[in-house]
This record gives sequence, C-alpha cells and structure tokens, in this order.
Amino acid sequence: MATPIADGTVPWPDADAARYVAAGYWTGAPLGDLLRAAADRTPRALALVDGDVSLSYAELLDRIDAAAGRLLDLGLVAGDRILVQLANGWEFVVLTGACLRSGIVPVMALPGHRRTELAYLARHAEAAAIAVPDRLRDFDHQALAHELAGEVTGPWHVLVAGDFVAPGSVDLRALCTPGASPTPALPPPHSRDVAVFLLSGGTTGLPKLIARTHDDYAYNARASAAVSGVDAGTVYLVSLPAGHNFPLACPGILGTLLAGGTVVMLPSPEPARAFATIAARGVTHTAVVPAVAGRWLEHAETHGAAELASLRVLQVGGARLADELARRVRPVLGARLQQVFGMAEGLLNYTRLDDPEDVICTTQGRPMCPDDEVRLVDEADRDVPEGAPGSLLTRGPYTPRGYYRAAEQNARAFTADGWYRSGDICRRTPEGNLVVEGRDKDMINRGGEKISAEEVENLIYQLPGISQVAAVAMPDRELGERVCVYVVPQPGHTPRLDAIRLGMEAMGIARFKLPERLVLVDELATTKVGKVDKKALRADIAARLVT
Ligand code: OOB
Repeated sequence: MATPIADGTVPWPDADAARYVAAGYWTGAPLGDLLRAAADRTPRALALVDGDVSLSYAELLDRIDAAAGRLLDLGLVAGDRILVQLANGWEFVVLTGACLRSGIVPVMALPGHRRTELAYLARHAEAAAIAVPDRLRDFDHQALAHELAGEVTGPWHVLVAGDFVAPGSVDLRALCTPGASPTPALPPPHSRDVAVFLLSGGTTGLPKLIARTHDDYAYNARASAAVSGVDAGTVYLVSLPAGHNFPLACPGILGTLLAGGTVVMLPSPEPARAFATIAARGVTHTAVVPAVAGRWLEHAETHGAAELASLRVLQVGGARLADELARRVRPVLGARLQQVFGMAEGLLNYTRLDDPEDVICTTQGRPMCPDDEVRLVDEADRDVPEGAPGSLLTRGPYTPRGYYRAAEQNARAFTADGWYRSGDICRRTPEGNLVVEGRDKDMINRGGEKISAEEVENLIYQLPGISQVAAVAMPDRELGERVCVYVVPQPGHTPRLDAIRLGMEAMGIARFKLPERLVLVDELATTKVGKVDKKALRADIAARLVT
C-alpha cells in the first residue's frame, strides 16, 4: 500500500485556510466537478483540438468520465499516483481530467525525463502507473516504462498513447474512448486533497514534488484566466510541455476549460507550424518562454505575421525576458505582451493587459492575488529598503507551505513561519511591479527548463577522472543560459565534454541537463567560507565568451 499523500504534505495553518475560504479563493469544489460544471454550461462548445481530433465539452467530459471509470477498473483508487509523461496531445487532457475526477493524482513528469528521473519519481511518489507515448523522437518510452516496474513495490500499470501498444501495456487511447454506458457517479475527491504533483524547478540533487490541492490549483487557474482575459471566446494554444505549471494552469489548459474556451494542443512551439495553427484555429492566447518568443519574432520579421491576426495575448514567462525583445512583441507580432513571473511552488506575477507599455516591457508584473504576500529580504531575512534588490519570499492562497516528503529541504526552502524562499533577486518599482534581477539559488535556467547545478555535479562525480566539478550558468543569446561545467581532473586524466555527456546519458538523464561547455582548471576558486565561488565562475565563463 502506498503511503497516504496527506502524510507527506504540509497543510496551510487553519487560520490562513479559513481566511482563504472566507475571501472566496478556496471554493470547496474539486477541479473535476468544476470541469463537469463547465461542460454542463456549454456542452456543444468546442473544448479541445488536437490535429484531426476536435471534442465538444460534452464529448470531452464523456471521455474523461469513461477514462476515470476505466482507471478504477484497472484497480487504481483515489489517492494513487500516476506518472504522466505524455506529449502535448488530447490524451494528456483526457487523462489529467480523469485523474481530477477520480482523485487519482498525476505526477507531471517532463517528456525529456529518462530512467534516472522517472525511477526516482516513481519511488518517491510511490506511483502505481505511468502514462507514456510509445515512441517519441526515436526514444522507446514504452520499453523504459516497463523497466520501471522494478522501482515500485506494488502493481505497475503502463499506459501507452500511440500506434504500437505492446503486450502488457494498457492502450491509453482505448481507455479514453467514450463510455458505452453512463459512468457510475464517481465519489469526488475532497477540495483540500492533492489534485496534482508538479515538479520543482530544481536546486537540490533531486527534483522535489509540489503538492497542489484542488482548492489552491482551481484558484490558480481561475484567477489567472481573469488576469489574462481568458473567457468563453478564448482559443488557447498549448505548445510548451503541457505538464509545466505555466501551460497547465496559468491559465493554460485548466484556466481555459474552466472559462469555457477552446484548448488547442501542439507538440512543439516551432514557429512555422505554430503560426499556421494559430491562423487555422483562430488562436487568441498562448504562452511561451523567452527563447521561443525570440524565435517567433525572428520568424515574423522574415515571413511576416499575417497568420497571427487572431492572436491577442502572448504570455511570456519562465525566464527573464530581455526588455529589447519585449518591446518588439507588439509591433512585430501584433499581440499584447503579458509577462509572467511564476513558479510551480505557487506565486504568480503578471503584468496586466491594460498596464502602460513601459510596465509591460520592463517589469515582470505583480502578484495575481490581493492576499499574495511578498517580501524582499537581505541575507539575514530583513526587509530591504523599498526599491532595493532583495531575495523574494512569499506566502499565499496558492503557495503550499512545504514540498512533499522533504522535511530536510523544507527547512531550507521555507522559513519557520511558512514563507517560501523563491531564490529570485527582485526589486519593486514605485508602482508595485517586480523586476527580476538575478537569483541566489544554484540553478541554471536553460530556455525556461530549470536545471539543478547540484544534480549535474552529483552525476558528473560518478564519472571517471573527476576530482572536483562545479556547474554554472553560461550566458547564451538563444536560450538565455546553458550548462557549463568547471572540472578539476584527477592526475593523469583529461576529461572531455563528449565523454561527460555520453556518461551522463548512459546514466539515463534528460538531455537538456547535459553540459554544453567544459572548462578544465587546476583548482576551483572558493569563497571565504570555503564554498566553491560560483559567482566567480559565472563571471569567468562570461568573460571567456566575450574574448
Ligand atoms: C515557471 O515555473 P518553474 O517552477 O519552472 O520555475 C520558477 C522559476 C522562478 O523562481 C524564477 O527563477 C524563474 O523560474 N522565472 C522567471 C520568470 N518566470 C519564472 N525569471 C525571470 N522572469 C520570469 N518571467 O517558470 C513558471 C510557472 C508559472 C508561470 C510561468 C512560469
């Protein structure tokens, strides 16, 4: 039997929870009920589009409920965990919906994850199932999914979306077909129960799980929809990996569906296809990371932006958007820019659609909720003077008070009175908007994908010939940052970048974490307290790139 989820979560204190209920943020309705209510309001409206597949709200909920029933028939029960590692397709939406209806909890893995990451997630979440594509970009996800059976103690179900469903796998598309007979009423999960597990952006050796409840995540999606102008007329394009918080619920898939709009799924944000899809489907809203915004701008500057006539709002977040790129969005793409500075841990900052152009182009916005608490502090957790840069701490109705089953990390990542230490260095403008100026966490942000330096270092230490290693962010025009490693070799060894990359890949690690530059050194600079001086290394690699 898997441990009950409630044993590993850190609930909000009762007084805060009562405040959030009284203020109307937490409504007591589980997300599955909210989806059902949206479908009952406009059953014939178009809910979901993926290539040739178009589903009305009635059809989507029919599939979701049928899938929920079949998950239970497989032997899964409310509170069980399922790793979800699907490409952006209709199956992702139906399966997630089925989980929300049944109380089975999806763990949002990323398409790039490999054996090491998935095995860890399966163990840590005590998962009972995994949903994968059969193959994707030449990788056999189905075979790997079966290998993971050895990681868990209980039964292990492999659900496969694709043309080749191997013996022993469950056909996910068949599981998602509409029910032949009405599905028996499912007992809904409690609104304070965990609805989804998101993955933390990564500062520690292993990713942490963020338990988002129905109450908090429904608010996250609903309030985001309001702040980005998403309503029943919205056509929202998903082209970032759907399991990320941003395209999932900021407002993303969930916010759009709760508002009665249409969600369009696309496997990648590659500009030619994304532009064609925007034109074909009349997309009004979409979310991208700055690296993608840059590619879209270049594409539009070469090929024109006629296909983007319907696009009203381009949300950009996940990494710092350069002011210079921001200023080109409106004139080149014709859409209004909305900067989003968010985190899977909760707090979301948005520029508002009616903010002055200067605010939209030079700040990362302000908290979405009046009861979001934000402090900017110095090393001793004292508030910095107004306007000065400080490390961002936050609490609020959709920012959980701790990671799942991670007491040790929680002691570091949260203050004793429940503030989450985001690790972002920000300053506040006189109008109350935040500007992200840097970070004091050991993370590399590669085009929006977060990479823990410690995780990369731990892996490289397992390779031969390495005496010391430090991973740092190296500035990059296209992606913002890439992983650079400084290595002190063992005597007689000359480690090479390709060998390090191959060694890491052989361990079963997502490709986006592999270093892209290696610097061999005799020793690593240290700080006064004897820690590796990452600031000096970042400055060093930046200087090497210029010369
Ligand atoms: C989003 O979520 P995560 O959990 O992948 O990463 C959170 C971290 C933040 O702490 C910050 O370091 C960075 O990503 N970040 C930004 C940013 N948006 C996120 N840094 C500078 N400027 C921005 N606009 O990345 C995420 C979650 C929900 C919505 C949007 C992004």
